[in-house]
Amino acid sequence: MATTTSTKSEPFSAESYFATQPPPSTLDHDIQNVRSFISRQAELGRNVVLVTSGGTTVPLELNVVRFLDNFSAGTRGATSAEYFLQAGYAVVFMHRQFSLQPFSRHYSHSTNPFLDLLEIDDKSHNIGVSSSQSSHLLEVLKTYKAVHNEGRLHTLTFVTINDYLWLLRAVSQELSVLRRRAMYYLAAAVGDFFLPRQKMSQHKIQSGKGSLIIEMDQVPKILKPMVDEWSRDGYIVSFKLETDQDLLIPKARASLERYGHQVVIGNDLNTRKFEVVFVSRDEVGDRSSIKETWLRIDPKSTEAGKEIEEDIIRELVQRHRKWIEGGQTRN
Ligand code: PAZ
Repeated sequence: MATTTSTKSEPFSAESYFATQPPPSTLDHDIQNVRSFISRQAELGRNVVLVTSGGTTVPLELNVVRFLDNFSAGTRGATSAEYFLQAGYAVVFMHRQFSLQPFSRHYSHSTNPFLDLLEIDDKSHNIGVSSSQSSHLLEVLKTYKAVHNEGRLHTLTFVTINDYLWLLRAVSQELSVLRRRAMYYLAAAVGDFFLPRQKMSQHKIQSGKGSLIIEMDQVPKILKPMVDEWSRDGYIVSFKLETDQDLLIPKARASLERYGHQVVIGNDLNTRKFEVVFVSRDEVGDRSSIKETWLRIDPKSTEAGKEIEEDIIRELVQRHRKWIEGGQTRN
């Protein structure tokens, strides 16, 4: 039987995680670029949102042959980023390498392959866009070019859970200079368990000795330091994914109570494209309770191009505006 060596240890806190797990080699370079992007946006008086998107991997070996992954394609994040851009925000789009990205998502190789948009003129051998596709492509292309000319989109990539955690902390700290004008929209599907570097096998885990047992550690709960230390008065929106509908609201409420941020958006794996629930604090006078607000769209409307992210972002932009005007600080 092949096992990875395991010694029972204390669960990782965010502090012990960052003290023991090494940063990705590109972190300093990535963060320099983020810093200059944010300072340009600050000069221009723009609100900035950090959108995280896609799934994280958990490598099982240092020379990685195998890793655990999850289902997320990055649709929520990429789509939301477009609606934030439409609302005038500058966006730091932190996504899993090769997952969907704003604008190019419309021409994903699996659902709408780019080559299928093109036609060849038999006489001239010139390439053109088929007439049925050109008006949509023109619209997407115009917005894409405008956003890039205005310098409002900055993209960063991660692959592993370790890349994600290091980047999230560093980007959040940079963004905190904008205080209430910053929003954090955490839509990435982040693994709950990982294998610390110290417990990883150097080389490919060998087969031939029967089953494989791996004991993983819990990923530290980073929302706590994110709220208390990394993001100052920024507006934090986290997501909670469940597959058991009965757990969705209790888990989302528990997360809001535990971390004290602004909104938890709950979604069920199978209905996430048609309904989500906003769980947030309802302040009336000195009384504060937790309320739930469902956002739903007709599943049939998605065939005509309706996206629930349009409604999610409209709602969040309004709430963020109130947050900025109200000048609230966290408890
Ligand atoms: O990337 P996608 O569109 O396929 O899925 C989006 C999602 C379900 C990952 C996101 O809405 C979400 O709930 N993210 C947080 C997941 C979690 O860590 O609980």
